[in-house]
Amino acid sequence: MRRAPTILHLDMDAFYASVEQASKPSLRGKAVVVGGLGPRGVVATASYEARVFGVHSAMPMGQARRLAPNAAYLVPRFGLYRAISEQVMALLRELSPLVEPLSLDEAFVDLEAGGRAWDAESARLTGIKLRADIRAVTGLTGSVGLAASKMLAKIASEQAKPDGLMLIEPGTERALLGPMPVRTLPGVGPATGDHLRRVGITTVDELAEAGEDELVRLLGKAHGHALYAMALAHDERPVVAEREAKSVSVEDTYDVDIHDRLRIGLEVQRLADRCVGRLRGAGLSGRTIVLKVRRYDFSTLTRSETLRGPTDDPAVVREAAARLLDSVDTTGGVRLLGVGVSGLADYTQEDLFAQALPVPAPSAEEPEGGVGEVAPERPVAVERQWRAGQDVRHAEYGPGWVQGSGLGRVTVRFETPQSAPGRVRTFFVGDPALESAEPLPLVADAAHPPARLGQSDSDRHGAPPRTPDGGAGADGWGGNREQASDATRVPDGA
Ligand code: TTP
Ligand code: MG
Ligand code: MG
Repeated sequence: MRRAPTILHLDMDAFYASVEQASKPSLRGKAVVVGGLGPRGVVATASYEARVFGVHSAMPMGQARRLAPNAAYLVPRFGLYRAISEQVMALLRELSPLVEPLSLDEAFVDLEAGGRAWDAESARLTGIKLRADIRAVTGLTGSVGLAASKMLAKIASEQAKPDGLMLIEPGTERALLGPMPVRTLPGVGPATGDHLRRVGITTVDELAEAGEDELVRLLGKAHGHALYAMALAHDERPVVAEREAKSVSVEDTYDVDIHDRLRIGLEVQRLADRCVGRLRGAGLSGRTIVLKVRRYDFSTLTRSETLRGPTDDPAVVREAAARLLDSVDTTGGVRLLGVGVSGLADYTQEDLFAQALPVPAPSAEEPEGGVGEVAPERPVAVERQWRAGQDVRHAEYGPGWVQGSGLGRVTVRFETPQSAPGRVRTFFVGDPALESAEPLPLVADAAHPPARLGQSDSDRHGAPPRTPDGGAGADGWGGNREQASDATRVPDGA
């Protein structure tokens, strides 16, 4: 491990919710919840004001509404979040060629490789300046962790939240880590955490005390070994730029095509178990389960399913893989099967977005007119859906955002990132003067214009899973590149 705390980890604070507050002056300092607003929607994130009520990521939206009935509930605007993410990543790349993004709001930076820092003092100054630059360019706050390893840098930024910076002096790592819960360590997912709790291990110190042999007995060789090293604060993983699609996957090609459906099912279960073995070995958990099937005629398809939260539980992966197999026609035989887990600590935003779409308006089952009369053309309500949080522009009142809609009306708050909190007005949903609009930049400054601000949010909706020939790399079939996240890909056979 290096001697100086020159690995930086940045994570933006309440990212989606902060963007919404920066966009919508009336929401600053208020409880804001962003996520899927449909019946099965989950919380993507909540502002710190909303977290006070116990609202957090991945919670069902209904539960959030009960906990914080007065919060603003908004659909995500991914296009804007991505544009701001690009601005932040550009600032990080000014610090070093070694920038490793983990998700839209998070990355590691090797400051030493960039010549920006060589000791604690220079590292701290770089971190302070970075936070100021992020604020100037995006208007948002991010928290910075500095340490001599990735693991500790990430823990430090978490401790620094919100809006802070924490530097862990080399040599003090173990004392700091010891009392923390095991779940603090990367790769300790819910299943591993439960498993350890059942044998009485809840803190990092207890992990270290258990000893390597015991952990290997409990968790298997690779995982036990890795976890023991982390409990001792040993982490030599380098910061890697330009990461590949992250997935853990295994696959088998069969000499003779398999026709028997039962046998195919058993193979899939076996692959699921092997995949989880690898996943755990790498100390990971993931949310998206992917099944790959190559048929007798070499046509290959992938099916994926996204869970509510990350898993490293073999039963969960097996079940999901079996469900996916149900939807695949295997008559004619299969020559290759694969199971993968992707979305490693990332979020399947397409799903959230789908949930955010409103339930279709009731159809015209009861014609309003008398019997035999042609039902009148349904008014606009059916095709014009206004979603809370969405950007709009009114011919007379200018830019604003949808605060809510229902009963044929839509309420719009007219304000912009640079204005004072604005007024609300109500319109008929079909008002021709009202149209949807592109997000406005958060900071009125052309120095670092958002790269793709004009991009529509809908461009990710329903993106099909990549095919193996889609260029995601040799076996990077498990997920699409944008989902790539929190850890190194573990190729089959590694
Ligand atoms: P996080 O960095 O985990 O959370 P955060 O930025 O909202 O809050 P914090 O200050 O604790 O870092 O995630 C970044 C964004 O990713 C988050 O704003 C919304 C999205 N996200 C989801 O969509 N689903 C999830 O389950 C999580 C955890 C995040
Ligand atoms: Mg964050
Ligand atoms: Mg994050």
